[in-house]
Amino acid sequence: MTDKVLDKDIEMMPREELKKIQSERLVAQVRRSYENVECFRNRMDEVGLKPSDIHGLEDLSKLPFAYKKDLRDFYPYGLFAVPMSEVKRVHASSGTTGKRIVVGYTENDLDMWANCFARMLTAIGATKEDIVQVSFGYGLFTGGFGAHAGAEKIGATVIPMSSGNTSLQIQTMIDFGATILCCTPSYAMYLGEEIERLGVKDQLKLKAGIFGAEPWTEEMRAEIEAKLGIKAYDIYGLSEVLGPGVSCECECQKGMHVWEDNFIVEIIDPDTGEVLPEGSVGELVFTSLTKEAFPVIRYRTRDICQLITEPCECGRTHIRMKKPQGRSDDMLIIRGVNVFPSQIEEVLLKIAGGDITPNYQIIVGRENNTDTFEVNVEMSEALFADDVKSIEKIEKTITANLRSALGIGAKVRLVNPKSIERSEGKAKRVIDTRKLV
Ligand code: DLL
Repeated sequence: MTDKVLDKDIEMMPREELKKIQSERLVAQVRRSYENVECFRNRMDEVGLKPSDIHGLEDLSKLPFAYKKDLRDFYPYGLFAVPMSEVKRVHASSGTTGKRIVVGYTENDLDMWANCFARMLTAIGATKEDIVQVSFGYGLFTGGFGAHAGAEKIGATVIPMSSGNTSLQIQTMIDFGATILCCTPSYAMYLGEEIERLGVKDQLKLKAGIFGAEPWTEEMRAEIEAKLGIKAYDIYGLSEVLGPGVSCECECQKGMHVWEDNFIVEIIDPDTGEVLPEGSVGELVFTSLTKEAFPVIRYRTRDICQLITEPCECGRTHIRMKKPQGRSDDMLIIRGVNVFPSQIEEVLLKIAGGDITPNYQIIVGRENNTDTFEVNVEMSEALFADDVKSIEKIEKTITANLRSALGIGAKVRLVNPKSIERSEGKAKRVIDTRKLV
């Protein structure tokens, strides 16, 4: 497997050496941020810390956290650590309260980013012979440009499709001979459905897909792999820390390697902020070690996750993270019970027999001071053509399975095929009208 490593000296570096590099870079990054970013300087001053108090990784937990709110408060460029003349690109993503968050990259940042994505492409066996169809959105979203630069870095041919126009996507994939597809898992699923409907799977040359930007389950991975006839790999990232490529699966597909020469990852208790012991489930916190334009120190992602510290069979030494289980802030609390949309998805995908499709929507509301909880699921064309009794039977099965998985009852409704709005980017799975009241 060792030929499938882009930066062998770094990706397979002994952990002690890696930690030494992290320590040195942390000290330098804290100093640079203190000198150039007012918000960080004020926070350090508030707790009586100076850059000279930070000697290495052992001092990490003394540093104050950074939050998504900071990006809004210092909108648009207030957290940049270099003059705008050094910023080569900005990206932005939607904030939870309307105002976008803006991030910036220097020339070196763009190169490091491309490299992170290129490491993944190499790890899954991609070479310059590959033709990479980038169907993540291009624009302020980091997906399109991130994948594009990574593919160019390894010398592959890029098809910069962006998202949308599904029939043209499929035609292009076939005509241009795409071998690797990059998009959100929900869009991959939709493309797979359309490919099935058109009966053109055997015309595809695809062998792998790189999917991320939203949570997806192992069951969904299996469906995508079957529909497209590929191996499906997971990639994680967030605009505030980099974009796609903060962590990536290797060909072992047992967790995503966090590129620790560029990032420090911690798992903390989301309520107390306390760093949790190895192997605990908690909130991911990232520190960027090499980013110049927009460095983040102890950034609270709100993603709930678990790290894997055992060595990976691929030989890479960089720590792995499991699939994020959800977000501490989009976790639904329904009638006092914590519910992650991914749990519901898992139940639905386990309904065998092709009676339902993986398209669903969770609708949470409130009536007479009690939470209402509905799950609309699209049935397959075959079930749609069947009698009412069969439909009711499946509804009952899903209701029972959801109750046993979540501990609360949901009103399950099987809706007509293709009636739930399709997404070309991240799927809108949850409608929570309680927040609007
Ligand atoms: O979604 C960056 C990205 C683009 C990652 C393309 C992968 C592929 P944001 O729009 O800022 O950035 O959203 C970041 O999306 O905090 C997670 O909650 C979620 N997320 C991203 N990747 C995954 C993944 C991009 N593989 C937020 N699994 C993050 C689960 C993911 N959730």
